[in-house]
Amino acid sequence: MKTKAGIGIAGIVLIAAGTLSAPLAANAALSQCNTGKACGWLNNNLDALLIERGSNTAYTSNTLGDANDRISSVANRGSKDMGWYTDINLQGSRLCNNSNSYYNSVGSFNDTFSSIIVYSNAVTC
Ligand SMILES: [Ca+2]
Repeated sequence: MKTKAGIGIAGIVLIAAGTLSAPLAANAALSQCNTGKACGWLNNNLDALLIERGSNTAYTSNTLGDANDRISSVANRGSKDMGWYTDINLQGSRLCNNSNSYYNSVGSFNDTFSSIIVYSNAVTC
């Protein structure tokens, strides 16, 4: 009885660990974006990295250079929330991207982002 119970507990621990790591393991491309950075990719599913910005502190980029109107998926690997704007100078519509989260598709925002902000906190989104 004791041995059987012990195996049962070990099995539960393994299942819990697998569940926690699944979101990251499901998308290997997320590793292209360094910890602390906000990243945008040319294609859906974090494919073909275009830009990597920010560093866990408040930051604004009023233009996105070559990435302008080309981003299709995004990740925020920083500790602060951030926003993706459809126009330059933080104008237009915003996709709010929580800290440590990503979008495999930005939906109707596809190929629209032109500026970004990294907020000074993780409670804006
Ligand atoms: Ca735009």
